[in-house]
Amino acid sequence: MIRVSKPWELSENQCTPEKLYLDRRQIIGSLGLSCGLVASGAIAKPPAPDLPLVAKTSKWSISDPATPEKLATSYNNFYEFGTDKSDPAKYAHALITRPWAITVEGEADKTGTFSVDDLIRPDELEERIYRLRCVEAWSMVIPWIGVPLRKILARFEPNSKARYVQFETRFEPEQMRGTRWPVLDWPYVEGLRMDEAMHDLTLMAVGMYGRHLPNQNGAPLRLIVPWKYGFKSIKSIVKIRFTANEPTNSWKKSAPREYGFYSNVNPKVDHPRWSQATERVIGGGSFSSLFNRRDTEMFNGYGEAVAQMYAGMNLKKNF
Ligand SMILES: Nc1nc2c(c(=O)[nH]1)N[C@H]1C(S)=C(S)[C@@H](COP(=O)(O)O)O[C@H]1N2
Ligand SMILES: [Mo]
Repeated sequence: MIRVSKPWELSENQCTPEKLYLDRRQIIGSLGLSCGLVASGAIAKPPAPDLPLVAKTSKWSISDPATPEKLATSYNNFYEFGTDKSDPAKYAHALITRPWAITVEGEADKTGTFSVDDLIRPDELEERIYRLRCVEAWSMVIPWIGVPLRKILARFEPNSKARYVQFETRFEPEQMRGTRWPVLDWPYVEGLRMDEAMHDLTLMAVGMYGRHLPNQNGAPLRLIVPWKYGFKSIKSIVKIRFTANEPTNSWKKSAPREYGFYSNVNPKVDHPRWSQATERVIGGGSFSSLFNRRDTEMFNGYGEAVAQMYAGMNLKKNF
């Protein structure tokens, strides 16, 4: 069942209809969101989930060959569906991704609950070929499609106390079988400092390989923070919270000695259990791991664009 959701179609278990209606009425004018409650022809309709996504390739794209799509959609980390790399492709189809509500709260002037199709404006979509470098020392090159996060966040008008943003993944045990076990402290949460969230490299992805995201890759919307380890790129987001203090994140909570808040790709700071100096390129070679290893780059290759955000910081301590 594929259809474009309207805000008034959000089901009761996702949000309180009255509250949603009121929140929307308060913010529609100021945010300029397209919505059935106001007559607006000014904003293009969001792309239907069954249609191909069209977007211009961004200057941030790398020129490395893309990982075969089949691998990128069958070798995944998405613990809400199980801890095995093959679990998400097997079980994530159970997640219902339309309609989909995102709640925005905390230190911002425009908060409330929104439909994903109102937050993602088709004219803002870009294709960005990014390498996703997992902390488990493997990487993939994926043509993502999404909107720079800064464009989305700016519309909520974060106030002067907003120094961080926290993101939260959907927690729905009925649809996410992996959450029936306390592998992580559900829901999965992640966070960024405000300057990281507003950096032009940070992408809110809704698609890959010219199509909408498959569920196992984080449908309907997930973060991509290409200079940080893959676990910062939180999937299937339902909450965005602006905070004054550094928010917690799931992997740090589960093993604070192994995972920190910053999690910048750094070949010189090893994980307590494995080296970060090199990485295995998924789909990058046929014979042995000798042929598909590459040296891990500082900030995953984006040092020029992001290093100044960490000037003077001890990256061994703030790992
Ligand atoms: N909600 C949620 N987001 C998540 C994860 C997860 O388990 N749950 N895994 C992270 C990890 S460890 C990685 S490496 C990437 C993997 O993204 P991909 O499957 O699209 O390659 O997603 C990240 N986002
Ligand atoms: Mo990861």
